Amino acid sequence: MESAIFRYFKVIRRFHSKPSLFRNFIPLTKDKYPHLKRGPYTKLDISDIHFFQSILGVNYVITDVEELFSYNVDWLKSVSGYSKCVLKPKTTEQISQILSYCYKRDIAICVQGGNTGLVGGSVPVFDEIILSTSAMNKIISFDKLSGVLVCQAGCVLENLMNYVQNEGFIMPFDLGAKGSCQIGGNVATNAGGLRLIKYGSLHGSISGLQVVLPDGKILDSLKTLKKDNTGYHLKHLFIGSEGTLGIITKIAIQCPNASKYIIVALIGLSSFDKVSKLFEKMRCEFTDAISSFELMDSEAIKCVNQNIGLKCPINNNLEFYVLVELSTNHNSTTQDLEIFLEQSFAEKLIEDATLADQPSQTQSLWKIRESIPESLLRFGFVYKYDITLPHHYFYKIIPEIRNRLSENPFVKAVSGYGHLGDGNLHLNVAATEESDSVISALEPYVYQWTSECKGSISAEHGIGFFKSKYLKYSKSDLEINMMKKLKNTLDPKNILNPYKMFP
Ligand code: FAD
Ligand code: 2HG
Ligand code: ZN
Repeated sequence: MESAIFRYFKVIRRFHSKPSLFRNFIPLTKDKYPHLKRGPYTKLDISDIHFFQSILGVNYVITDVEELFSYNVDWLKSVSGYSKCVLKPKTTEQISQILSYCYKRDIAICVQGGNTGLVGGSVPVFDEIILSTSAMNKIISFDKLSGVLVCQAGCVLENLMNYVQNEGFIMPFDLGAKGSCQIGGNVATNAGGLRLIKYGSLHGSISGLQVVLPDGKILDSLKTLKKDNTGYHLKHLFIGSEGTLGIITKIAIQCPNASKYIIVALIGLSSFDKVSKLFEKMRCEFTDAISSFELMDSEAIKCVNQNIGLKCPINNNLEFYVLVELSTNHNSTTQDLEIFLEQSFAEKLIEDATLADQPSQTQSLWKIRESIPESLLRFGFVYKYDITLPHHYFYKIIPEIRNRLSENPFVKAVSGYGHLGDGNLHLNVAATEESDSVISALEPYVYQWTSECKGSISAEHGIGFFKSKYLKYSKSDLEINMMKKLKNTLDPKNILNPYKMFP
């Protein structure tokens, strides 16, 4: 009988030679980037599959062609590996056995959580095995006194949010991909998201991690303590390591108490200067009640309206929109915000606003903001830049990019939005298709510009596959060398997420 691996090869070739079989044809990464060479890794044979089946059981080793397809392709439908095998372990010990086997046999592995990453890091570049954490979805404990949640890496963020909400707590971060992304992926990317302004980055809220190292050893650093100064804090190495140093298997995370009142306002303004002024004033007035301060430009609002069908509930002819969320225990805050908005309107700082304090209304305002990435992707293809900039430069790059691309026939929208409260701008260029004329206008220009402004080329999505050659715009040679030494110490055979992060 023909093995599943051979069947896969035949079908993938057919898929890629007959793109009409798919609505969106996705080229293999190896064909799109022909200069890349596959590393000297062992190619899987049927005995490897049998070994994995003996550890996981046949149902948790996927070799079926159609099932493999979605694991090989990223969320942006921009890159595609041709892995022949997805492993779905349920326990840390199984991962340890798999890694120790792969380490000995020089088999390369790509770790995958919810596959919502936006930098091509979660899918193989060539034929790396995909290790999916989606069957590792158990909540282990929740301590109401300390607020520490301990869970496996494959728990979907939204499920965790619902779980802790029932206990009167919240997760210290939130993102538009919450319905699919997994906490292991969130930690591995050091996800930022919509509430970072109030609750800080994951480096502050993760109290401990359990990680399987590339040679299969289990690093148990799953502390639930708030304070622990016993030498180097190794957990921080893995937060934001993007699957290159180890596989995160369990997480201990500090959850804040839920606030009694959540108030959301959508505010329209006529200039970016006024947005800055509003931010300054609201920081003074509402201090740490501000749990989000999100910017959306008119282009983003237009795309959400045209491509998703969500109407802007206030004047939709303005240049800028801000979505502010306040989380508080004071029952007067809705009224305080109303008064603040009325005054701002009278002073001509803002042009229009609406306010909501009931969950169904706050959710529909959030839906507008959270639908922006999807609305831009509907044009066909999106070039994404996720940069941190000093506030003074925050929106300046958008008109520059519009100018550079004004004559380009592929470009449909150039939009700037994001977490203004954290200095994090999402520059998105939506086009009908990928084209050299667009990419050459954008790269390395955007990265050079960001670096000259002393910003960061990645505020939250990471480096992954797409940005590895631009790492130098945010890190010195010495920093990159130290990163390489660390990688080499932990993963001397470079089997974990090769071709990612490093130039
Ligand atoms: P994946 O995409 O599967 O993987 C991401 C990276 O982490 C890969 O390099 C992978 O190898 C590695 N990895 C995954 N799991 C593990 C593990 N257990 N151990 C080690 N490495 C692992 N990001 C933000 O920061 N803020 C946002 O506001 C935000 N909003 C988004 C909105 C939308 C609509 C979408 C599509 C994406 C958004 N993202 C955002 C990006 C993405 O959701 C985050 O990067 C998220 O944290 C990825 O989680 P995941 O489980 O999907 O990981
Ligand atoms: C967001 O803030 C995400 O919505 C995604 O980080 C941003 O798609 C993007 O560029
Ligand atoms: Zn973001």
